[in-house]
Amino acid sequence: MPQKLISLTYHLLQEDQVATKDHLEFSRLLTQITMAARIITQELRRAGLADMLGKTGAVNVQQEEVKKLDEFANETLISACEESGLVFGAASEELKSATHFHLHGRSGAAYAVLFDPLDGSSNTDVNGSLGSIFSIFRRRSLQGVGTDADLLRAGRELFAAGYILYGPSIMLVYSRGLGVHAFTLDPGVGQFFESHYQIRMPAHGAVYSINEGIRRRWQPGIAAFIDRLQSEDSPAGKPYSTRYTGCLTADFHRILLEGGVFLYPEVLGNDGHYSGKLRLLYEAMPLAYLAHNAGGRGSTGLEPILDIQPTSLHQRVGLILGSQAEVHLAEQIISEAVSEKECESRA
Ligand code: P6P
Repeated sequence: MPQKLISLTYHLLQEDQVATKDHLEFSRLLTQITMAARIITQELRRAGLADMLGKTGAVNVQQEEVKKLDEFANETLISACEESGLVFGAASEELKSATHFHLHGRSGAAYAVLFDPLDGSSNTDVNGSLGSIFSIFRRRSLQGVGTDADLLRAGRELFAAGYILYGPSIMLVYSRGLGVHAFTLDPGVGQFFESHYQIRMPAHGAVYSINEGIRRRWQPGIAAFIDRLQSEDSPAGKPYSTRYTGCLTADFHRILLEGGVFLYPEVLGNDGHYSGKLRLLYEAMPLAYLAHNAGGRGSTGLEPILDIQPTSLHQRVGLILGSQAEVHLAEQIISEAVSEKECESRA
Protein backbone atom coordinates (compact mmCIF):
# COMPACT_ATOMS: atom_id res chain seq x y z
CA MET A 1 0.00 0.00 0.00
CA PRO A 2 1.64 3.32 -1.01
CA GLN A 3 2.17 5.74 1.91
CA LYS A 4 0.47 8.55 -0.02
CA LEU A 5 -2.69 7.81 -1.94
CA ILE A 6 -2.26 10.60 -4.45
CA SER A 7 -1.89 8.90 -7.81
CA LEU A 8 -0.42 10.76 -10.79
CA THR A 9 -3.90 10.79 -12.31
CA TYR A 10 -5.42 12.41 -9.22
CA HIS A 11 -2.47 14.81 -8.88
CA LEU A 12 -3.12 16.02 -12.44
CA LEU A 13 -6.85 16.32 -11.75
CA GLN A 14 -6.10 18.33 -8.57
CA GLU A 15 -3.84 20.64 -10.56
CA ASP A 16 -6.78 20.91 -12.92
CA GLN A 17 -8.47 23.14 -10.33
CA VAL A 18 -7.07 25.74 -12.67
CA ALA A 19 -8.17 23.53 -15.56
CA THR A 20 -7.08 24.96 -18.86
CA LYS A 21 -6.92 23.34 -22.27
CA ASP A 22 -3.10 23.36 -22.00
CA HIS A 23 -3.16 21.52 -18.69
CA LEU A 24 -5.75 18.99 -19.80
CA GLU A 25 -3.65 18.28 -22.92
CA PHE A 26 -0.49 18.05 -20.81
CA SER A 27 -2.23 15.59 -18.48
CA ARG A 28 -3.11 13.37 -21.45
CA LEU A 29 0.43 13.58 -22.85
CA LEU A 30 2.10 12.84 -19.51
CA THR A 31 -0.23 9.86 -19.09
CA GLN A 32 1.00 8.54 -22.44
CA ILE A 33 4.65 9.06 -21.50
CA THR A 34 4.22 7.25 -18.18
CA MET A 35 2.42 4.39 -19.95
CA ALA A 36 5.48 4.09 -22.21
CA ALA A 37 7.68 4.18 -19.09
CA ARG A 38 5.81 1.20 -17.62
CA ILE A 39 6.28 -0.79 -20.84
CA ILE A 40 10.01 0.07 -20.93
CA THR A 41 10.26 -0.90 -17.25
CA GLN A 42 8.85 -4.35 -17.99
CA GLU A 43 11.43 -4.86 -20.75
CA LEU A 44 14.30 -3.68 -18.55
CA ARG A 45 13.24 -5.94 -15.69
CA ARG A 46 13.53 -9.09 -17.83
CA ALA A 47 16.14 -7.96 -20.39
CA GLY A 48 18.63 -10.63 -19.37
CA LEU A 49 16.03 -13.35 -19.88
CA ALA A 50 14.56 -12.15 -23.15
CA ASP A 51 17.68 -11.73 -25.24
CA MET A 52 17.35 -7.93 -24.96
CA LEU A 53 20.87 -7.21 -23.77
CA GLY A 54 23.69 -6.25 -26.08
CA LYS A 55 23.82 -4.33 -29.32
CA THR A 56 21.68 -4.25 -32.45
CA GLY A 57 24.73 -3.88 -34.68
CA ALA A 58 23.49 -0.46 -35.85
CA VAL A 59 25.20 2.90 -35.25
CA ASN A 60 23.00 5.96 -34.58
CA VAL A 61 23.32 9.56 -35.69
CA GLN A 62 25.53 10.17 -32.65
CA GLN A 63 27.94 7.56 -34.03
CA GLU A 64 27.13 5.45 -30.96
CA GLU A 65 26.44 1.70 -31.10
CA VAL A 66 22.71 1.17 -30.59
CA LYS A 67 21.72 -1.24 -27.80
CA LYS A 68 18.62 -3.43 -28.21
CA LEU A 69 17.05 -1.63 -25.26
CA ASP A 70 17.79 1.79 -26.85
CA GLU A 71 15.82 0.70 -29.91
CA PHE A 72 12.94 -0.69 -27.83
CA ALA A 73 12.66 2.43 -25.67
CA ASN A 74 12.80 4.67 -28.73
CA GLU A 75 10.05 2.78 -30.57
CA THR A 76 7.87 2.71 -27.44
CA LEU A 77 8.10 6.46 -26.84
CA ILE A 78 7.58 7.32 -30.51
CA SER A 79 4.39 5.21 -30.54
CA ALA A 80 3.15 6.76 -27.28
CA CYS A 81 3.62 10.25 -28.70
CA GLU A 82 1.94 9.41 -32.00
CA GLU A 83 -1.04 7.64 -30.38
CA SER A 84 -1.61 10.59 -28.04
CA GLY A 85 -3.00 12.59 -30.98
CA LEU A 86 -1.41 15.68 -29.35
CA VAL A 87 2.06 15.54 -30.89
CA PHE A 88 2.84 16.75 -34.42
CA GLY A 89 6.47 15.66 -34.25
CA ALA A 90 9.00 13.87 -32.07
CA ALA A 91 12.79 13.98 -32.05
CA SER A 92 15.03 11.39 -30.45
CA GLU A 93 18.70 10.86 -29.75
CA GLU A 94 18.32 7.69 -31.82
CA LEU A 95 16.90 9.37 -34.95
CA LYS A 96 18.75 11.57 -37.42
CA SER A 97 15.77 13.86 -37.98
CA ALA A 98 12.42 14.52 -36.33
CA THR A 99 9.49 12.17 -37.00
CA HIS A 100 6.46 14.13 -38.18
CA PHE A 101 3.13 12.40 -37.50
CA HIS A 102 0.94 13.02 -40.53
CA LEU A 103 -1.20 10.02 -39.60
CA HIS A 104 -4.86 10.93 -38.96
CA GLY A 105 -4.10 14.60 -39.64
CA ARG A 106 -1.93 14.87 -36.56
CA SER A 107 0.41 17.23 -38.29
CA GLY A 108 -1.85 19.99 -36.94
CA ALA A 109 -1.33 18.85 -33.33
CA ALA A 110 0.05 21.41 -30.91
CA TYR A 111 3.05 19.71 -29.25
CA ALA A 112 6.59 18.59 -30.03
CA VAL A 113 8.36 16.04 -27.82
CA LEU A 114 12.14 15.55 -27.85
CA PHE A 115 13.70 12.75 -25.86
CA ASP A 116 16.66 10.61 -24.97
CA PRO A 117 14.75 7.35 -24.86
CA LEU A 118 17.32 5.44 -22.80
CA ASP A 119 19.91 7.62 -21.12
CA GLY A 120 22.95 5.88 -19.68
CA SER A 121 22.77 2.93 -22.02
CA SER A 122 26.37 1.97 -21.20
CA ASN A 123 24.66 0.58 -18.06
CA THR A 124 22.15 -1.70 -19.85
CA ASP A 125 24.23 -4.90 -19.71
CA VAL A 126 25.48 -4.40 -16.14
CA ASN A 127 22.12 -3.77 -14.45
CA GLY A 128 22.96 -0.11 -13.78
CA SER A 129 20.54 2.81 -13.51
CA LEU A 130 18.98 4.18 -16.70
CA GLY A 131 16.63 7.02 -17.59
CA SER A 132 14.34 8.50 -20.22
CA ILE A 133 14.54 12.30 -20.50
CA PHE A 134 11.97 14.44 -22.32
CA SER A 135 11.35 18.05 -23.39
CA ILE A 136 7.91 19.26 -24.49
CA PHE A 137 7.32 22.39 -26.59
CA ARG A 138 3.97 23.84 -27.63
CA ARG A 139 3.90 25.19 -31.19
CA ARG A 140 4.31 28.97 -31.42
CA SER A 141 1.63 29.17 -34.07
CA LEU A 142 -1.24 26.68 -34.34
CA GLN A 143 -1.85 27.71 -37.93
CA GLY A 144 -0.84 25.11 -40.52
CA VAL A 145 1.38 22.18 -39.57
CA GLY A 146 4.23 21.87 -37.10
CA THR A 147 7.75 22.23 -38.51
CA ASP A 148 11.29 21.61 -37.31
CA ALA A 149 11.47 25.29 -36.34
CA ASP A 150 8.97 24.41 -33.58
CA LEU A 151 11.57 21.98 -32.20
CA LEU A 152 14.64 24.25 -32.17
CA ARG A 153 13.58 26.35 -29.19
CA ALA A 154 15.42 27.83 -26.20
CA GLY A 155 14.82 26.30 -22.78
CA ARG A 156 12.97 29.41 -21.60
CA GLU A 157 10.22 28.40 -24.06
CA LEU A 158 9.77 24.88 -22.67
CA PHE A 159 6.15 23.92 -22.03
CA ALA A 160 7.23 21.07 -19.71
CA ALA A 161 10.10 18.65 -19.13
CA GLY A 162 10.89 15.61 -17.06
CA TYR A 163 12.50 12.22 -16.79
CA ILE A 164 11.82 8.65 -15.77
CA LEU A 165 14.53 7.09 -13.60
CA TYR A 166 14.79 3.29 -13.90
CA GLY A 167 16.52 2.47 -10.62
CA PRO A 168 15.61 0.36 -7.58
CA SER A 169 12.39 2.40 -7.83
CA ILE A 170 10.86 3.61 -11.06
CA MET A 171 10.33 7.36 -10.68
CA LEU A 172 8.78 10.08 -12.81
CA VAL A 173 10.02 13.63 -12.16
CA TYR A 174 8.37 16.49 -14.11
CA SER A 175 7.77 20.20 -14.10
CA ARG A 176 5.41 22.40 -16.06
CA GLY A 177 6.96 25.52 -14.56
CA LEU A 178 4.80 25.33 -11.44
CA GLY A 179 7.21 23.39 -9.23
CA VAL A 180 8.97 20.04 -9.61
CA HIS A 181 7.14 16.91 -8.52
CA ALA A 182 8.15 13.25 -8.30
CA PHE A 183 6.10 10.06 -8.46
CA THR A 184 7.11 6.51 -7.61
CA LEU A 185 5.69 3.48 -9.39
CA ASP A 186 3.98 0.98 -7.11
CA PRO A 187 4.62 -2.17 -9.14
CA GLY A 188 1.92 -4.08 -7.31
CA VAL A 189 -0.72 -1.53 -8.26
CA GLY A 190 0.83 -0.53 -11.60
CA GLN A 191 0.29 3.16 -10.80
CA PHE A 192 2.61 6.10 -10.11
CA PHE A 193 1.96 7.70 -6.70
CA GLU A 194 3.14 11.15 -5.58
CA SER A 195 6.28 10.76 -3.44
CA HIS A 196 7.85 14.25 -3.62
CA TYR A 197 5.79 17.46 -4.05
CA GLN A 198 7.37 20.87 -4.85
CA ILE A 199 10.98 19.59 -4.69
CA ARG A 200 13.47 22.30 -3.69
CA MET A 201 17.15 21.76 -4.46
CA PRO A 202 19.37 22.63 -1.42
CA ALA A 203 21.37 25.84 -1.82
CA HIS A 204 24.52 23.72 -1.73
CA GLY A 205 25.38 20.05 -1.29
CA ALA A 206 28.40 17.93 -0.42
CA VAL A 207 28.66 15.76 -3.57
CA TYR A 208 30.06 16.34 -7.03
CA SER A 209 29.56 14.10 -10.05
CA ILE A 210 32.00 14.05 -12.99
CA ASN A 211 34.00 11.56 -15.07
CA GLU A 212 37.43 12.05 -13.48
CA GLY A 213 39.01 9.78 -16.08
CA ILE A 214 39.12 12.59 -18.65
CA ARG A 215 40.48 15.26 -16.25
CA ARG A 216 43.38 16.06 -18.55
CA ARG A 217 40.93 17.09 -21.30
CA TRP A 218 38.50 19.24 -19.29
CA GLN A 219 37.84 22.81 -20.45
CA PRO A 220 39.85 25.52 -18.61
CA GLY A 221 38.77 26.11 -15.01
CA ILE A 222 37.09 22.75 -14.32
CA ALA A 223 40.14 21.14 -12.67
CA ALA A 224 40.60 24.21 -10.45
CA PHE A 225 36.90 24.03 -9.51
CA ILE A 226 37.09 20.34 -8.59
CA ASP A 227 40.26 21.02 -6.57
CA ARG A 228 38.27 23.69 -4.67
CA LEU A 229 35.47 21.20 -3.94
CA GLN A 230 38.07 18.78 -2.58
CA SER A 231 39.33 21.42 -0.11
CA GLU A 232 38.13 22.84 3.19
CA ASP A 233 37.37 26.06 1.24
CA SER A 234 34.41 24.50 -0.57
CA PRO A 235 30.78 25.78 -0.39
CA ALA A 236 30.14 22.96 2.13
CA GLY A 237 33.17 24.03 4.23
CA LYS A 238 34.64 20.53 3.83
CA PRO A 239 35.88 18.25 1.03
CA TYR A 240 33.07 16.88 -1.17
CA SER A 241 32.38 13.21 -1.90
CA THR A 242 32.23 12.08 -5.52
CA ARG A 243 29.40 10.00 -7.02
CA TYR A 244 29.30 9.06 -10.73
CA THR A 245 27.10 6.34 -12.29
CA GLY A 246 27.55 6.98 -16.02
CA CYS A 247 23.81 7.79 -16.19
CA LEU A 248 23.05 11.52 -16.28
CA THR A 249 19.47 10.95 -15.07
CA ALA A 250 20.57 9.04 -11.95
CA ASP A 251 23.42 11.43 -11.17
CA PHE A 252 21.15 14.47 -11.56
CA HIS A 253 18.38 12.91 -9.45
CA ARG A 254 20.76 12.72 -6.48
CA ILE A 255 21.76 16.36 -6.97
CA LEU A 256 18.11 17.45 -7.31
CA LEU A 257 17.20 15.92 -3.95
CA GLU A 258 20.41 16.38 -1.94
CA GLY A 259 22.20 19.30 -3.64
CA GLY A 260 25.70 19.48 -5.09
CA VAL A 261 26.81 19.60 -8.70
CA PHE A 262 26.96 17.41 -11.82
CA LEU A 263 29.41 18.27 -14.56
CA TYR A 264 30.04 17.06 -18.05
CA PRO A 265 32.18 19.96 -19.27
CA GLU A 266 33.52 20.53 -22.75
CA VAL A 267 36.53 18.33 -23.35
CA LEU A 268 39.51 18.72 -25.70
CA GLY A 269 39.06 16.57 -28.79
CA ASN A 270 41.68 15.06 -31.07
CA ASP A 271 40.94 17.98 -33.41
CA GLY A 272 42.35 20.42 -30.83
CA HIS A 273 38.93 21.94 -30.11
CA TYR A 274 36.82 21.81 -26.94
CA SER A 275 33.30 20.36 -27.38
CA GLY A 276 30.45 19.02 -25.26
CA LYS A 277 29.22 15.42 -25.12
CA LEU A 278 25.68 15.87 -23.78
CA ARG A 279 22.90 16.93 -26.14
CA LEU A 280 21.25 20.30 -25.50
CA LEU A 281 17.63 19.71 -26.49
CA TYR A 282 16.92 16.39 -24.77
CA GLU A 283 19.55 16.08 -22.04
CA ALA A 284 20.99 19.39 -20.79
CA MET A 285 17.97 21.62 -21.41
CA PRO A 286 15.20 19.54 -19.75
CA LEU A 287 17.36 18.90 -16.67
CA ALA A 288 18.41 22.57 -16.49
CA TYR A 289 14.68 23.46 -16.64
CA LEU A 290 13.97 21.10 -13.73
CA ALA A 291 16.97 22.42 -11.79
CA HIS A 292 15.81 26.01 -12.36
CA ASN A 293 12.24 25.23 -11.25
CA ALA A 294 13.60 23.56 -8.10
CA GLY A 295 15.80 26.57 -7.23
CA GLY A 296 19.04 25.29 -8.80
CA ARG A 297 20.91 26.29 -11.97
CA GLY A 298 22.20 24.85 -15.24
CA SER A 299 25.08 26.45 -17.12
CA THR A 300 27.75 25.81 -19.74
CA GLY A 301 30.08 27.60 -17.31
CA LEU A 302 29.84 30.69 -19.52
CA GLU A 303 26.06 31.06 -20.03
CA PRO A 304 22.78 29.64 -18.65
CA ILE A 305 21.65 26.52 -20.53
CA LEU A 306 18.09 27.88 -20.77
CA ASP A 307 19.28 30.94 -22.75
CA ILE A 308 20.91 28.96 -25.56
CA GLN A 309 19.08 29.17 -28.90
CA PRO A 310 19.56 25.73 -30.53
CA THR A 311 20.69 25.68 -34.18
CA SER A 312 20.58 21.93 -34.71
CA LEU A 313 18.64 18.98 -33.31
CA HIS A 314 21.60 17.05 -31.85
CA GLN A 315 23.65 20.05 -30.78
CA ARG A 316 25.98 19.27 -27.84
CA VAL A 317 26.95 21.46 -24.90
CA GLY A 318 29.16 21.44 -21.84
CA LEU A 319 26.96 21.11 -18.74
CA ILE A 320 27.32 22.21 -15.11
CA LEU A 321 24.10 21.45 -13.25
CA GLY A 322 23.08 21.68 -9.61
CA SER A 323 22.87 23.93 -6.57
CA GLN A 324 23.27 27.69 -6.91
CA ALA A 325 26.42 27.85 -4.72
CA GLU A 326 28.39 25.26 -6.68
CA VAL A 327 27.28 26.33 -10.17
CA HIS A 328 27.96 30.03 -9.49
CA LEU A 329 31.39 29.13 -8.04
CA ALA A 330 32.16 27.04 -11.14
CA GLU A 331 31.12 29.94 -13.42
CA GLN A 332 33.37 32.32 -11.46
CA ILE A 333 36.41 30.02 -11.62
CA ILE A 334 35.83 29.20 -15.32
CA SER A 335 35.47 32.89 -16.17
CA GLU A 336 38.79 33.64 -14.42
CA ALA A 337 40.49 30.76 -16.26
CA VAL A 338 39.18 31.97 -19.64
CA SER A 339 40.39 35.53 -18.91
CA GLU A 340 43.85 34.22 -17.92
CA LYS A 341 44.02 32.15 -21.12
CA GLU A 342 43.07 35.19 -23.21
CA CYS A 343 45.77 37.29 -21.49
CA GLU A 344 48.36 34.55 -22.14
CA SER A 345 47.41 34.36 -25.80
CA ARG A 346 47.81 38.15 -26.15
CA ALA A 347 51.20 38.17 -24.36
P1 P6P B 1 30.99 8.97 -20.07
C1 P6P B 1 25.25 8.31 -21.25
O1 P6P B 1 25.76 7.85 -22.51
C2 P6P B 1 25.50 9.79 -21.18
O2 P6P B 1 24.89 10.42 -22.27
C3 P6P B 1 24.99 10.35 -19.86
O3 P6P B 1 23.90 9.65 -19.37
C4 P6P B 1 26.19 10.23 -18.94
O4 P6P B 1 26.23 11.25 -17.97
C5 P6P B 1 27.38 10.35 -19.89
O5 P6P B 1 26.91 10.02 -21.21
C6 P6P B 1 28.47 9.39 -19.51
O6 P6P B 1 29.56 9.64 -20.38
O7 P6P B 1 31.93 9.62 -21.07
O8 P6P B 1 31.35 9.31 -18.64
O9 P6P B 1 30.81 7.47 -20.27
